[in-house]
Amino acid sequence: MPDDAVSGQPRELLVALLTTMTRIMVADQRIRDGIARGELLASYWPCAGQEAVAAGVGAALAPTDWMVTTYRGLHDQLAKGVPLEPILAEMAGRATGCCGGKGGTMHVTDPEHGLMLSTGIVGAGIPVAVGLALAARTRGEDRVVTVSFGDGAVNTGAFHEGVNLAAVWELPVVLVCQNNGYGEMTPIEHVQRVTRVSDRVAGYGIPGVTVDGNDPLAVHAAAAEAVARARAGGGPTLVECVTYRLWGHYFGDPMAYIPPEQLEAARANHPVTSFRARLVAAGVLDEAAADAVDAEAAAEVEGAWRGAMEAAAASPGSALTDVYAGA
Ligand SMILES: Cc1ncc(C[n+]2csc(CCOP(=O)(O)OP(=O)(O)O)c2C)c(N)n1
Repeated sequence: MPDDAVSGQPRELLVALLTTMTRIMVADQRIRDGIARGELLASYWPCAGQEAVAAGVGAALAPTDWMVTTYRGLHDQLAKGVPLEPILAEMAGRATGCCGGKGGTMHVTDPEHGLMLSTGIVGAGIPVAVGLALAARTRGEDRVVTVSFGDGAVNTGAFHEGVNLAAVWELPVVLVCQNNGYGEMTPIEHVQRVTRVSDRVAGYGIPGVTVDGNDPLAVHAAAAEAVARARAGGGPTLVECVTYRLWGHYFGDPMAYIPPEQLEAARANHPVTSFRARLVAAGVLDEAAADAVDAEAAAEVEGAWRGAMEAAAASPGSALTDVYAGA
């Protein structure tokens, strides 16, 4: 059967989505391997399984748009266009890290590429994104702000206060809920009575949509519509991307609370390998061209890893710089 969703899209977009998803998958795997081998001493929150969400949203944004994400943010950062080597250097505490090695894995920012904040405080990115959107509008800048957060964050006060303010002021914000089924070790159905997160914004008078977060084309279509609406002055939209966390909450999590058959089924239907197979089946890429995407990602990630690990460590004295912004 023809894949109408694929055939209706420009080849450039399809290849870009696969390339971004592959880079994310390989980089995430390299970080987990690096920690397991003792090459990198860091805490890490894997984004494996959530590649399609980041790629779909990232492709809907202009380079000048702003993004806010969380500790589980490698995928969003790469999809926003932040180069990998400074991210890895940041994780390793190197002076060449995008925050001078002072942020670690959890606090990666790179305003030059529009990555304004990655935060470890659940839900806290939402009011910050709303503030950024207010700043952009007040200054007359044509910017949309996206904020990524998990299903667990929807139960914080910050979510409800932030969404309400964005709604009443019709700010250019796109709220991207990456619903991966778990908030730390708690399944979503233990903390929410409704089935869909997107239903929860009806009370704020803004649109909420739910899409298959493992399908980059579905995510991209919903994100592009929400971004266009925000850019045109139509205010915020919540895009709920239903996906699955293929590793535990943090790398090293024994995952005893996850039913093994659920995990096995999700891993068998990996969003990156599924999308690759879809593009090959539709004739967008042949096997050799798809292999080349994998090979390029592997070479890029290995090069960035080496560059980051060989860089000099941040000096202890640098802890006292960049603490206050200039007036
Ligand atoms: C305000 C706050 N409360 C609790 C925590 C501890 N905590 C860290 S991650 C997490 C779960 C978040 O789940 P979710 O928002 O679904 O995001 P995910 O980790 O699945 O991406 C919790 C409760 C925290 N970091 N911040």
